[in-house]
Amino acid sequence: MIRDWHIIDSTLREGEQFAASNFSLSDKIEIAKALDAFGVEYLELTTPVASKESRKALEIIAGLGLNAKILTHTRANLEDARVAVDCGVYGLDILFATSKELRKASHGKDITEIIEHSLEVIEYVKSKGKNVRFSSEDSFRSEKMDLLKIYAAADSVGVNRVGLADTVGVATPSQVRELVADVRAVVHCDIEFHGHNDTGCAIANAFEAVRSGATHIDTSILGIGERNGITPLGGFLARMFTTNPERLAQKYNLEMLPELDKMIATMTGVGIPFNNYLTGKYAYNHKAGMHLKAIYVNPGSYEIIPPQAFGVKRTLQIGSKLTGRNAIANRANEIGLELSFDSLQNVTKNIKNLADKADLSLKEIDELLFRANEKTA
Ligand code: HCA
Ligand code: CU
Repeated sequence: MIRDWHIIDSTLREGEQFAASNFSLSDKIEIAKALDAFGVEYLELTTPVASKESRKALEIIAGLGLNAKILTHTRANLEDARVAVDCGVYGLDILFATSKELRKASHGKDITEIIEHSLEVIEYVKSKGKNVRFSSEDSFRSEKMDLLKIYAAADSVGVNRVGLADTVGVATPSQVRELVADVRAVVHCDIEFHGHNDTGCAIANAFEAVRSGATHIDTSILGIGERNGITPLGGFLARMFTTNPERLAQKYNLEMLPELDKMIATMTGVGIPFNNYLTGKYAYNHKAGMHLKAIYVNPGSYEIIPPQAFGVKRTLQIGSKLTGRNAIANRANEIGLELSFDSLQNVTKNIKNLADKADLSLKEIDELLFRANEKTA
């Protein structure tokens, strides 16, 4: 059973850590407004102590009166939390490294000290009437007993959410399922999942987290973030769509997805990857004769999600050597020609032969069809 879940979009925090990101203030405002119009429930922004510009962006975006709740991401220390609270945000996502690897490299504190510091910050943020999340960085390389102890302590002082972070993209879906279930058993609060994509599991892990009881999923547009990024908003929604399309279409303005992907692709200059979920140039391209034949009869035969649900269009590549008679007959029909079976068979053969060198354009196919029509007329 999947309970209600929410998106925390971190394009403006994790996404700022992407190599090719350098958003201006007006970019940030545009991103925030677009994500809000899309309907994500939360936006996570870079800590205001990162730079003067970061603070300004946070204050401005928190003051825009968006429906999306504005969160900022800070280290678990009081000075940072004080600044963040002063920026008018809805809440703070605080973070402490708990794995052996990161504890050594990052802060050198033991688990008792981590708990002490974190509770102090959680209690402070709560005393200011703000929403607060506590996350353990590198959760999947942390000792489980340590993690559960920390989460239970955070829960006992009224934290709103605890976050599991697959910081290095090492987790598998079954590990996510197990950890979410174990955390669920020791806390009453909400559970957030943040997953990196180093081994290609970010979407599957986020999906498994939701199925196991997580209530909040971190995403970014196109998945931008540190290294090769995190769970992409579009890919995650593609995954969720297949389980409950009606519910998803109610929650978000799905047809806006191409606009969001294009916006980030343009701002970062990296383009939309050719194999991107839903919005990649070829995500709805059908080529082989057998596929084309079935698509004409029922698009669902080779499309798990109707493209129009996410505002994208299908393309039929009928000029390749893999094309078939059905595809060519369909094109003849479209341009108002009625060719005999034999004639269609011949043009198709001809097209396939010619396309052995390079695909034919629609114009070239149409010319061959008109010629065949003249011959029979
Ligand atoms: C970071 C680490 C983080 C935090 C995730 C979280 C990660 O870049 O600061 O706060 O849940 O992947 O661990 O993005
Ligand atoms: Cu991250």
